[in-house]
Amino acid sequence: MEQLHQSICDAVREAGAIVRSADEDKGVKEKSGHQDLVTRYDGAVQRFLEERLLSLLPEAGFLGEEDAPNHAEREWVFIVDPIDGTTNFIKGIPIVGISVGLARNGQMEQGVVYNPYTDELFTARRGHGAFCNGRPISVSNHPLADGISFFGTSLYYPELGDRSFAIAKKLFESSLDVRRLGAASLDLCYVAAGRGECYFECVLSPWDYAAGSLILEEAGGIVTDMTGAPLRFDRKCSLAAANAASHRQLLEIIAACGYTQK
Ligand code: LIP
Repeated sequence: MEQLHQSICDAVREAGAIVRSADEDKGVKEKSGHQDLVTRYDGAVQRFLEERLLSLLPEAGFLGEEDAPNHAEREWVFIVDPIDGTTNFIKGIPIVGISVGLARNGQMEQGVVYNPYTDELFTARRGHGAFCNGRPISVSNHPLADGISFFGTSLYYPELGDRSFAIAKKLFESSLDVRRLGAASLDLCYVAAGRGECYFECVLSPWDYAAGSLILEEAGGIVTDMTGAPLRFDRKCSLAAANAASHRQLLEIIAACGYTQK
C-alpha cells in the first residue's frame, strides 16, 4: 500500500502541472446555476487522474465530480475532486486543491490533497499519521476562543445562506475570527495542520471532503456531519470538523442556530 500511496502522490503532482499550465481561456460553463461553474481544466484533470489511478489499481471504482460514477459500488473506490475551489481557480485565487481519496468498503484508507500554487501536498494513510510535503502535521490544542474558524457557504444551495451565515456569525463571536477559503479540501487540511481550529459547511459532495477528512483524522482531529453523526461517502453530507478541544463546542453552536438535519 505504501508504494500505491507514493504513486497516487506522483499522479496528483503531475495533475498539478495541468492546473498551473491553464491559460486565460479556461472555457468556463455553468452547471446547476450561475454560481456553479466548471472549466475545461476540471474535465481534463479528472480524465488524467481516472486513467492514471485506475492503471495503479484496476480493480477499483472511480467517483469524480465531473462525470458519472464508474463502478462506485466496488470494494475499492477513488473519490476525486479534480479542481476543488473551481471559482477560486477561475478568478486566479491560488486556493485550489486537487483531492484524491481512496476508500475501502465505504471507509477512507488514503487521502491526498495538493495545492499546485503553493506546492503543498497534504497526505495521510489510515493508521500512519498525516503529513504536509513529507513533514508530520497535527491539529492545534487551542480552544475556539483562541482560534480561527473556517466555514463554507454551500453556494450551490442559496436556500442555506441564512443558516450558513447565522452559524458563521456565532463562530465569529466565539473565536478570534472567521475565514472563507472556498475549497473544502484545503479547509480540512488547514485545520489538520493547526492553521485553524474548526470548519463547517451545510452541504458538500463526497469528493469535496473524502481525502481531507482522513488527513484531519490522522492529524488528531474530529470530523462528523453537523449533528455529530459519522460522515457519509455515498451521498451529499453536512460537515463539522475541528481539533479535539473545539469539536463539541462547534456542534453546540450549530445546534444553537437551530440546525437539526438537512
Ligand atoms: C467547492 C467547495 C467549497 C464549497 C463550494 C464547492 P468545487 O467545491 O470546495 O467549500 O463552498 O460550494 O462545493 O465545486 O469548487 O469543487
